[in-house]
Amino acid sequence: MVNFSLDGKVALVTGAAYGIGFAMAKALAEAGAKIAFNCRSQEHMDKALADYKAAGIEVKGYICDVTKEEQVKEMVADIASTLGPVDILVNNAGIIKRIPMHEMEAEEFRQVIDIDLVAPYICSKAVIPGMIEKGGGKIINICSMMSELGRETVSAYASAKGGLKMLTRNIASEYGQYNIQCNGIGPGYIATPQTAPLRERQPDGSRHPFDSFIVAKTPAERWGTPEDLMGPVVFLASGASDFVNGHILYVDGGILAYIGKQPK
Ligand code: NAP
Ligand code: GCO
Repeated sequence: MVNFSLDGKVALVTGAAYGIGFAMAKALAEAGAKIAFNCRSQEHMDKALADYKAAGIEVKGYICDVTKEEQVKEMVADIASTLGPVDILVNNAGIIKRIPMHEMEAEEFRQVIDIDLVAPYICSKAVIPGMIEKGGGKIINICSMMSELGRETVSAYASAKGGLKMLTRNIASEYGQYNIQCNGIGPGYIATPQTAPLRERQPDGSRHPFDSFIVAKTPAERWGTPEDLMGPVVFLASGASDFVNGHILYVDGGILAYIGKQPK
């Protein structure tokens, strides 16, 4: 029988107070894993703990900034001593800044790289020794369409997510010998707080032009939902993917396969 069970596994999902992270943590819990997550504010923590409870999921929440190595080390050590060493790390926490590149401050560019690329390195580094000791583990990096494509205003984000694709391949190359699989998920355009500004209704009630653009660009003719990521994350976290390493699984409703609508 194919092994999708995560019974007895410990999963850390970063930035899982809401959005894609919350849905993936829920999926991992439903497959049997014990869940730890982090976010940055007490306000988000309180709301998230209530949401997990309402979903019937027991979780351990940490207020921790993933760009701060000391905080990450403390969180990972606490998870090891309470739930057990981390078997599954999902590097999900991320931000975007939509600013034309020539108007962007270098500090703003660095902040995106710090959260979207340096933090997955910090978190992976913190869990890898425990995984080696235990004889294996799974690291799943949440990449993006922008690991492959560019567009106006997202230079820092695309640079970080392109880098995250290569960090994924490098972790797979360096630690495959220890039975650690590192893969990425590249979500397409997913309806979450991060993309809310791209879906805002216009003053006359019509759709945001970017919203219509994405629906036309996606063969599925819709935005993705956080729930669309639930199956893929369980697959990459489970024994079913033990010989899948260094791969980016795009969950994009077909965007990357599609040349675009033919003119009528
Ligand atoms: P979101 O709704 O903005 O949620 C982002 C999460 O990351 C929040 O829980 C936030 O928590 C946390 N976070 C941000 N910076 C952090 C930090 N320094 N330390 C700890 N936690 C931090 O985003 P999302 O749309 O769910 O996206 C999740 C991931 O998927 C991101 O990596 C994003 O780039 C990627 N992605 C999203 C889409 C999409 O269309 N939505 C598509 C492709 C990829 P706090 O607010 O409490 O800090
Ligand atoms: C943007 C979006 C994207 C998506 C996603 C696509 O402004 O273009 O926010 O970057 O969130 O990462 O896969």
